[in-house]
Amino acid sequence: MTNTFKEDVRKGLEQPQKTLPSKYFYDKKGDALFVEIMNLPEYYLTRCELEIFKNKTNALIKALQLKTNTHFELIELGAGDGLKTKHLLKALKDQHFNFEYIPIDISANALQLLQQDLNKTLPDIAVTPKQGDYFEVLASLKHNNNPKVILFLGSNIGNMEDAIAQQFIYNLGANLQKNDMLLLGVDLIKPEEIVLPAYNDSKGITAQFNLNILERINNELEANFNLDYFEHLPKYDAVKGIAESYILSTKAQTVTIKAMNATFDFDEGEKIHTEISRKYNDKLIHNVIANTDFTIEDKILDSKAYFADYILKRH
Ligand code: AVJ
Repeated sequence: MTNTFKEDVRKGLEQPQKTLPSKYFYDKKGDALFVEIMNLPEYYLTRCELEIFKNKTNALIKALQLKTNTHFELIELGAGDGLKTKHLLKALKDQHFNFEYIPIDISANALQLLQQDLNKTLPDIAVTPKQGDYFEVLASLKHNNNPKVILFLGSNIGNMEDAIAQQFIYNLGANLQKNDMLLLGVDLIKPEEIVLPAYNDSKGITAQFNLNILERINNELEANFNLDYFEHLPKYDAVKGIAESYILSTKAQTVTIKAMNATFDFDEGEKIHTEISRKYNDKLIHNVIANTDFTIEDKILDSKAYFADYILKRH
């Protein structure tokens, strides 16, 4: 991890438009800050999808075309605390569906906490956590012939550039079989007054989250970014439907990264690109699945129509 981290940071900072990959937000402090973000009044995404899982559980189950007499695997990519999924798990159990819940996560710790919680709160559900890379785990499950339902929630796909998202969904399809289902949760394109505050909260938690990547470079790669001279800079293009986060250098400065024996110059006003959070509509979803074996079966919205869970089927 440290080696790829170092190489990714070097590559990103050597480009004319400096960039740092958003996946490196999530160290221990970043994980905790993201939990705080999910509880912010401005960050509507989590609440909207939770509302769908709470209030439209039966619509979800119906759209997923499940049958009570056929055993299936419910596989969640990046399960986290499972807060939303628990509503679905409980409804499936109450309605006597026959399934195994397989949460996949990179974090062994997150999976352990989730399993302990589920064993306590929903003891009748078979839970088999798998730690590791999504596609390695999916490949290992590919040939068991159980029907599969994949959950990819929280607009996590929004962090991918469109071409990468296409490739990701294509790879998912390649690891599934005919009639397997994908429940894809995405944030929808909305006016700036709603989206921008979600990435620029009044308590400054998102700013800390964004700047934490510099702290991480300081800690893990012996660098000397001075956080007094870098600022969180969020943007939203409502036409494209893309929110982006940058880190702004507020003065001309030079940063040393000892672990790579290198220095990097920043101009006053220079921006480091750190994250995209793509927002979707039907057209963009069609585009993402264009060259894959998935078709759109249904779409379930929250009451404000801010967020959508698309139901896709593998043909
Ligand atoms: C976890 C990728 C869905 O893009 O909305 C939250 C991450 N970044 N605030 C998002 C995030 C800044 C989040 N996702």
